[in-house]
Amino acid sequence: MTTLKDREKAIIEAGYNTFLLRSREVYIDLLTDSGTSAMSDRQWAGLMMGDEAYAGSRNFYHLEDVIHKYYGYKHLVPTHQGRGAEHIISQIMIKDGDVVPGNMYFTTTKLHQEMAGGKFIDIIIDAAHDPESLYPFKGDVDLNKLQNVIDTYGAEKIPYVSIATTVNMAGGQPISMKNLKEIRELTDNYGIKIIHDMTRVAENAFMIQQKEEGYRDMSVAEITRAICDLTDGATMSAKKDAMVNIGGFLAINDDDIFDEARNMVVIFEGLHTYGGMAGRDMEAMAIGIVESVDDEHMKARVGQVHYLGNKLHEAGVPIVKPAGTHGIFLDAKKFLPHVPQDSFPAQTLAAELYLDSGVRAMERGVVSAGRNKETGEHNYPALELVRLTIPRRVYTQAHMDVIAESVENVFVNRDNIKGLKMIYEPKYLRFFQARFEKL
Ligand code: P71
Repeated sequence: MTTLKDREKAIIEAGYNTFLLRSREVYIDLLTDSGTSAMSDRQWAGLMMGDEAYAGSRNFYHLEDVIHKYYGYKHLVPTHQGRGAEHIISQIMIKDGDVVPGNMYFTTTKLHQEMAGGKFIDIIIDAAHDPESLYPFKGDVDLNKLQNVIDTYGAEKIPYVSIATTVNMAGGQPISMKNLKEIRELTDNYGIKIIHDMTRVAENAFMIQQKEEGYRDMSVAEITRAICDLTDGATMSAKKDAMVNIGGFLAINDDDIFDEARNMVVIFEGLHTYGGMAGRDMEAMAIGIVESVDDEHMKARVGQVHYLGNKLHEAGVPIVKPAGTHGIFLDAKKFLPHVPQDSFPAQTLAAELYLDSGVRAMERGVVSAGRNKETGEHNYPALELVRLTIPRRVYTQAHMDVIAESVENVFVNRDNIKGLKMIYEPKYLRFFQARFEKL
């Protein structure tokens, strides 16, 4: 624990950016659920079974078997984490002048698509941009928007449709099976592929089981597999669902794309049977994947997130509704209506929450959205959010109570909070290293 005086010093040194705090300055760390979950006894035992042969590690073949069984994809290319896979698939599939439609952008995914010469086009339903909409599948694609992109640019300009399960930037919102089937039908008509960002696919499957008609009797594992079967390939950050500290992969059904990806991975990540991971990392991942699709685990994991969401909702704190799966997202526009978006309300709120209690959250608003590639202006996203992200198997209900109390405390004192000014801005993914001063 820290004192207010410690925290005031720390946040100034961090330039009001929670990414720049040291973890020892943090009491409850809700920056991310990425690589921060607790590994199980079995995963730790798996670490001891690491086969650190340079080539052909037995852990790679175990991982490959698990991915075939639970996700169904034909080929596996291991990478050090999700963005390594995004880099490879973007470079192989996207050409200059292409467009990539997707269910809302993710920071690293979009940047890799742009760096490969593509333009990302958001085709998510309008409800996803509205924190108050109670529609249960705010990760759904608006099929008219997709049709429109196909009509405007032509199918040959669309290397693939980028589909995330769940949609992080919308608040961890799931996509429905019905919608995914419709996207498959439409893309099949034009021979367009679907590349699946499956970073939180098991959480999405759980929401389908709970909320979509006809899936109550299917297991999370079965629904997960059914989702993957509707797509042509996937990028995975195993640091989320699969509960490892580091790791990821690209999975693909097409033989030719696999051939290219396997060739490229040796340039950027490592040999095609480890891709930047140690053998032990691959073993822990293989075990984590199996644990991630366990129904009871998912019930506890998402249940804890919803416990926090209900508390904040009952206290009248503006949050994205309905609650998603990996965290609760505060609606900073409603929380701090007197702070204009170019004074970074979400960045401000994350700093204030840290000052109040040492809880570290993450900005997901105008800072994360970066600048327009052509005009150089800030992108002003409809959603200006602070994410309280819950690592898996780490915190207790009592921690959730402390978090809720602190958010409520900041909410009561919200009128006294002023915005920030950016004093240092990196060129790429600026939210990681940008620095601010109090206005
Ligand atoms: C999260 C992260 C980690 C992160 C990434 C960028 C900015 C801030 C924090 C990573 C994801 C993700 C989705 C849907 C791909 C990645 C990249 N999320 N897709 O939420 O959520 O994976 O971090 O393993 O490279 O805190 P990677």
